[in-house]
Amino acid sequence: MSLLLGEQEFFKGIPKIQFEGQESDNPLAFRWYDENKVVAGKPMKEWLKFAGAYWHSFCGTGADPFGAPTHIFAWDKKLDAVERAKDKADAAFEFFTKLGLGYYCFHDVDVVDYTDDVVDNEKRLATITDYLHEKQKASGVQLLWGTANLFSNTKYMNGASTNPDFLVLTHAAAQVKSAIDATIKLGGTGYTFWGGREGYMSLLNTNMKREKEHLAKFLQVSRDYARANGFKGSFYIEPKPCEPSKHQYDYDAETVIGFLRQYDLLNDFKLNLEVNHATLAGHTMQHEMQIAADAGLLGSMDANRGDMQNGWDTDQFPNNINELTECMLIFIEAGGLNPGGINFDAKIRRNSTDPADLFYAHIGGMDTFARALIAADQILQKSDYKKIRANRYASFDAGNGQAFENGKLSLTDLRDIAAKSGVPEVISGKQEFLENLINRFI
Ligand code: XUL
Ligand code: CO
Repeated sequence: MSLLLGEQEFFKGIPKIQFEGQESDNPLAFRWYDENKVVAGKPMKEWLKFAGAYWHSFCGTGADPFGAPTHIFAWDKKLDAVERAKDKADAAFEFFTKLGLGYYCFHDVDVVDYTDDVVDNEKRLATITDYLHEKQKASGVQLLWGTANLFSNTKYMNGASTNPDFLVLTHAAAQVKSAIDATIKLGGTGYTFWGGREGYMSLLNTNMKREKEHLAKFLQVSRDYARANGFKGSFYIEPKPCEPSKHQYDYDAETVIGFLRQYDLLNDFKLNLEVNHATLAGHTMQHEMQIAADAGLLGSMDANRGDMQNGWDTDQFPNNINELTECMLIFIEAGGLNPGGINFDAKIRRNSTDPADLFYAHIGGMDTFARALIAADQILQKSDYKKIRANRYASFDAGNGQAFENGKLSLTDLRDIAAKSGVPEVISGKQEFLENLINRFI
């Protein structure tokens, strides 16, 4: 048995996906993502460290509040939990390898089913991560980040580290401890905290101040444990404003940065930004990325998109070239993601039931990113985009504007300049001009 393919082939008839270029009409080929093509000084595969998300692609059954599962997985049949988990790992690594994904991400409970027994869970995770380690070695696929699912189990309904019951917090700690051990063992470059239940439904029963302090303490002890055990990667907080909780403490990038600063976590934590979470927060992804990049905290990214007509986390695969081109402008100017990558935290639709659908979804996402990267690089190299933006601030580059930036002018000085200099000119912001410029390069 080859460790690369496992004992059975789950995606039969699907070959290794190749780059065939824009002229190709093969739906199982890349038209833009050419992993070795050099863009802005680096091969695409180094800019775009794509990762597969275990939970959506290998655990998400397509069930919704209105209907039963539609994705019936051939790897989910065996009775023994660890044997079942090994089949799932075989399927996952077959998929990563055929698609050419360099990385993957998982929650503890994605890779093996958990029970309510802490010791049993530790054993299960240790066993399956031995197996994943072998699969990584055989395929060259690496772990982008690990995490613990602290939101699905009933015990987390009132929060995990922000639960009013201390015992629940300790169970969350047990999960994080072994998920960190797993991440270290598998050479993960990051460890993510997404706090879907770290928030509240009603202030009537919530001491928000105390809960946020518990969250901070929990992050500090997790960081200390990981560092003491040799974890050199980055920790990420993944902001999201709501869903499943009504109010989540990690609302958006700016809120999380304030929190990290308040609790002295800026040296170890960066942001893992997700497109659909940005839109739920009433922002664009570009906004969230710029906030993080300006703070030096642009760590990693969860790629997906929402739906313009509704307000929840639909986690669809990315296909918006304009949106991603604007994101890639920030991405390239920031030097890419450091040390993270682009995790497809996206799910195929409930009625996408062919094995090939998972490939189409990822191919489309990877091609859209590649195309956006190329367009953004062209914009930065060949257009006046940067110059136009810089020129808007020219009045701060010299004279009194510069003196103000340098803290040399008082409020009275500013008043005197206004009185002396008369009414400011009307200066265009040129938004439509810039929007057209972006489209010219797509
Ligand atoms: C939920 C979400 C999570 C995190 C990992 O909206 O994005 O899947 O990415 O826990
Ligand atoms: Co996510």
